[in-house]
Amino acid sequence: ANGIERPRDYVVSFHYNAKVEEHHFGRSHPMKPWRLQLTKQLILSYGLEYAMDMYKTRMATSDELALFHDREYLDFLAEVTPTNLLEKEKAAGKFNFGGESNDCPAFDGMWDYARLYSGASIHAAERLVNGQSDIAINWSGGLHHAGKSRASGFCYLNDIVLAILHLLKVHQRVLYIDIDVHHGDGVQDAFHSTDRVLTLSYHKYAGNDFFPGTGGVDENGPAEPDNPGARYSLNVPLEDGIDDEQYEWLFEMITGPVIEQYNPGAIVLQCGADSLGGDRLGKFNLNIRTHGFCVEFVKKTGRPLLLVGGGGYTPRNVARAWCHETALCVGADLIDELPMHVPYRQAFEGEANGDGKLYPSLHNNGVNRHVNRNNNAELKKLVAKVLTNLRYWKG
Ligand code: VJV
Ligand code: CA
Ligand code: ZN
Repeated sequence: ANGIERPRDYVVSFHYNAKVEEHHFGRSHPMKPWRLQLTKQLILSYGLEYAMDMYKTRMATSDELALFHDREYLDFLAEVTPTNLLEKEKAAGKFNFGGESNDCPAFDGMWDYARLYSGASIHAAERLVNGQSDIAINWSGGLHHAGKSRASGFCYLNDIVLAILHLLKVHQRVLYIDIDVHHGDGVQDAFHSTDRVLTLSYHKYAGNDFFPGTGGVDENGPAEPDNPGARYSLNVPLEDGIDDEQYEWLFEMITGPVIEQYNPGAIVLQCGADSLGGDRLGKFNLNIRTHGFCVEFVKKTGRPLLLVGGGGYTPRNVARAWCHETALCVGADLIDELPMHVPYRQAFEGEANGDGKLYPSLHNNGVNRHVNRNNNAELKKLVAKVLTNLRYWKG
């Protein structure tokens, strides 16, 4: 040893194709793929690429996508353009495109964009399956709303479902955890009739007043007789304004027993950053270290781990959170002052943008703080309700 190298505790791999950054959902659409460029620049500025295996990933092929998605839907995605969308009115309606909601626009390059983020998740899962990585990261993935033949909530292809299908080739049980502020409905639905995938989503829940409207605490998988998947969907519905202390407590109280009792062979963690304070769509009050606490907690269980991104609509904070979480994976402590040479450093400077720090308070002295509508007594009851399901598990 030359005295500089040190043994790394986990083999971490990073799966990415920078072409995803170039895509645009359209003017003022909240989903901004260039947040991934900001994320990667922070990661490179801190030198984290030297502590990971860096892979440039390829697009997923139609055959790979057809493991979950309908061929007819895939053909539609491949053909639809901003100009021919109107002619395809019938198919568009069927596949939840266009309409008055502009959540899933048919933008130029959409098919490439969706195949790129899916290819990265599939490749990341393959690395875990082969035992080449302990932790595999794809910040461009995590598009948890897409269905078998349906686009939804900024998601066209469900890279998470595709990755889990690969993990199931070698693992009897896969645990899916979702800390995006939205309910992970697409993943939950895909596996609602199997006990080999347990889905656990933490999210804001307000019925029809918050997208996608599902994810109540009693939604635990179809209770039809003989459905092996019943009780294997867990939901933790939350109110606006949840704070760091409450979230960490909840996450530990629920995720801890779930991992212990379910004993998964691999874990997929969707790290949607719209659960941070100051997000454009989410209304939680979480700071970056609390978001990262979830990653650290799951990492410490020592199981093969796939980390994917997801939502996150205040790009500078998305980049901060995912950079911090990349560092947690490789076991690095990062200094709070952002490196001087980070490109677009202005995006992180000034009082409103976090003063050039990696870990600014996302509460901004109360300016961005949302009223906390969660009370501890209710949260206690919620934990008890969620954990009731575990008593019905066999084995
Ligand atoms: O709430 C909805 C659906 C509507 C119809 C569409 N209008 C614009 C908003 C209300 C009922 N959709 C949500 C979808 C959230 C998806 C979250 C995805 C993830 O984070 O979980 C994973 C990546 C929603 N909230 C906000 C918007 N849509 C929104 C969409 C826009 C927009 C502003 C807000 C689309 C285009 C433009 N502005 C220009
Ligand atoms: Ca969630
Ligand atoms: Zn979200």
